[in-house]
Amino acid sequence: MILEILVYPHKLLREKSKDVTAFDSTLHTLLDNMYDTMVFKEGIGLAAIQVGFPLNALLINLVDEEGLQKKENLYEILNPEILEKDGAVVYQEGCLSVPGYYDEVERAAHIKLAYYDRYGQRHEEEFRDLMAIAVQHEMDHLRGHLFIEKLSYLKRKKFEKEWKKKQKEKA
Ligand code: QAP
Ligand code: CO
Repeated sequence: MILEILVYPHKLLREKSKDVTAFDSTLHTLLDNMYDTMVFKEGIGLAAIQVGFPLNALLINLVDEEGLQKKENLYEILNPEILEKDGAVVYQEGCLSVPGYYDEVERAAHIKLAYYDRYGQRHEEEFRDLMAIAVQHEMDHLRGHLFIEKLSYLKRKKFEKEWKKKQKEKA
């Protein structure tokens, strides 16, 4: 099932998500629906709050060397916690909740993450490159933050101006 994606400046996007406590069929259905929605909207990452559920749940599904997005490469990450991080990397980010806008953001280049899968099994895993960036981007959603909040003052002003113009054009 395809869910509606909340778009900036929807106020729910600022809400702090809560830990998943029930690793049951209701959670599995939500994760399945989030996956369908993410693929339909041509995203590589999605947090539950972006479809209106304030749960510490996120998906990441990067494309492989051939540019294909395969479900076997899907990460379902619940109740994540960054144990270690180091380095710095800048990447041109986008977000399904800020469609059509992309800008450079700096994040840690390498992270060590603890998380749970859909069955409640705990994992510890190290990530780098795009996967590390995606995890940090999605974890910001869990705390009610968007990548545009990390822009410089001038870039943020440029964004707000472009966004207002776009809303007017749509109206
Ligand atoms: C988060 O972002 C992310 O503007 C996932 O019109 C960002 O999937 C992970 C998208 C950067 C790693 C690096 C954005 C789709 C998708 C748009 C996305 C759009 C259509 C964004
Ligand atoms: Co996002």
